[in-house]
Amino acid sequence: MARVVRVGAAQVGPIQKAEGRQAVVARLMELMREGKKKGCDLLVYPELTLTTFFPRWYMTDETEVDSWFEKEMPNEATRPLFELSRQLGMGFHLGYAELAKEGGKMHRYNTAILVDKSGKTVGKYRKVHLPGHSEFDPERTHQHLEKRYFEPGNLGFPVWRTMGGVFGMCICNDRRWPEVFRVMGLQGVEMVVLGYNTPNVNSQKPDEKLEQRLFHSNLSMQAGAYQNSTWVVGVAKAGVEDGNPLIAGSVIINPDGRIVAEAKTQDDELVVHDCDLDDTKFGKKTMFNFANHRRVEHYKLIVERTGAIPPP
Ligand code: CDV
Repeated sequence: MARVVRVGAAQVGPIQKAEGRQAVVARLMELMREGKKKGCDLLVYPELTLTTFFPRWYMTDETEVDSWFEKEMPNEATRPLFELSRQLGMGFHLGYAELAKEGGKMHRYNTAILVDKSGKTVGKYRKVHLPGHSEFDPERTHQHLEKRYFEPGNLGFPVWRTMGGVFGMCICNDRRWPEVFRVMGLQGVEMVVLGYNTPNVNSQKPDEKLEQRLFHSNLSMQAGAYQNSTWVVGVAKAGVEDGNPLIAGSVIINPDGRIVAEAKTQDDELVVHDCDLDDTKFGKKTMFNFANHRRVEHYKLIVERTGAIPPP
């Protein structure tokens, strides 16, 4: 019997610096209503969905930095989205900047949550691979200050059994690291959902073309899907944000590593696909049957013989 999850990759167009969260949430709700008309079970929004991609701005004032973060979720601005999710019976994945009190101290994370069809948060992930730099870099065409504003995530790469399947999350730069998908693959993941804010241009290699940047983005996610026999739903921010063009081209990738649906615009756009979670079974039983073929003891031998740094 098929286990179909109808997924909406909810690409979000540009959000300008002055745009408030309420206006953004209204756009997200519009995408959610469209998702309902199209029969979606789950909507996937991008990384840091609620604001412009603020890590491109160099800030020194802590209060100004905190103004880009959410102290609780849901909060006043986002509660209508959670309520709509419950009313419509649709799950969603949302990226946002999280200000969390832990061990008596405040911490800043680049976070994503998974909300089930009753509007309840069932999973939280905090980005581990924070790209960029922490100080203003005059050599770059534009800044990417994630290392300044976020701490690396401290929740690992768990999976969640919800909405009839096994779901995992990661965020943007995480998708370029094969071990991210593998750690979830080893836990039997059937669908990885993720969002990204990827600039069109490489601030350290200005002649790199958009085509190459899309190639690397898709290559990473398609490999992650194939090598772990999982669906991958990769959702971009798009368009020109405060003068900075973003990559767009959100994709849904099947467990064979093929792109089965793709966004075509530079704006808010919903890309829908029926993802049968049972399509993950063949790869998990055959080529990527980890229990059967993955000889971890031989990895250790290679490490010993080559003098490579052993895993902790
Ligand atoms: N937001 C990101 O993590 N962006 C990175 C950029 C810096 C390349 C990415 O991997 O898409």
